[in-house]
Amino acid sequence: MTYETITAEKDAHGTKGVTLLTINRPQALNALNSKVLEELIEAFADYQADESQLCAILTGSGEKAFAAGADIKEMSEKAAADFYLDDFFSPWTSEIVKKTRKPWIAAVNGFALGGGCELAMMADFIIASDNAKFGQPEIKLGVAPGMGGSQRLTRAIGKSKSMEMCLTGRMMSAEEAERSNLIVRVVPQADLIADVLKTAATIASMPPMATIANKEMVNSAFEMTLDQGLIVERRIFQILTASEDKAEGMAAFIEKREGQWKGR
Ligand code: CO8
Repeated sequence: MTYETITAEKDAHGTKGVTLLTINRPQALNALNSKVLEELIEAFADYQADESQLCAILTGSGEKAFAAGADIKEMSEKAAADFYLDDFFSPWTSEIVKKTRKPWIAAVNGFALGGGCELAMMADFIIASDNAKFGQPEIKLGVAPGMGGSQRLTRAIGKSKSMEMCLTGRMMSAEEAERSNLIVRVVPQADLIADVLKTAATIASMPPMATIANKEMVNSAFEMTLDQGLIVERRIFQILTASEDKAEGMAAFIEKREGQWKGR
């Protein structure tokens, strides 16, 4: 499929099962406008539907930005009624986060500000380059996070730091983001995509149904009480024991060979 504001590459850089999505508006520091949203929804739906693709990566084009936020120029022309009646920002969660049951990784290659930081936090995890900068600077525009920043940042790094970030609008370095548990690790900019592709390839080599199950379980920890989450975990585990891949995975271990996955 071809797009105007993003690119999508399946089996990216020869890595079987890995889709690389790139936001491609470098002249606007990959700011997220309605077209980007529309195309990302389509690209994520295509990734979800394609059984040959088992892990996705989302990054930004150029060396400067993952995404410097929602598109301020587009938003400046909208009235409160437009934001409210269109439920502006809602599809990022309802269409991308909720409908993408397969894993995806944010490879943050520069500024991840406002909606850009919020988009990175929608991923299953974040790996960042050493020049990456994270922040929720919306307060400087007279507004506040609108795509999940106040919730996901607070869950990720705790109240004190999240509150300070939102109230001052300051940026956090990649090193501080790693220390604060916002990201998995920091990688030199030149190595970022190769590094993330390697992790994505490992995920893509796992039994696909177990991958979706693991993602669903970990996400439950953010949505439920401990008791409810433990029940979800137990039930999903029990369902997996009926899968062909469970029989194959255990037989492969005992026979000291690699498993051949059916995804069922
Ligand atoms: N939206 C639209 N265009 C942008 C954005 C953006 N978020 N960020 C950068 N650009 C554009 C600039 O306007 C500029 O375009 P042009 O060359 O046509 O003037 C181009 O990208 C390059 O940017 P700069 O010249 O500013 O580059 P610098 O290296 O000097 O600065 C910064 C980089 C620090 C990242 C700077 O661009 C910046 O501060 N950007 C905005 C960051 C920001 O505030 N993000 C949050 C956006 S708001 C949001 O995501 C949540 C919703 C808030 C609602 C707001 C309602 C009005």
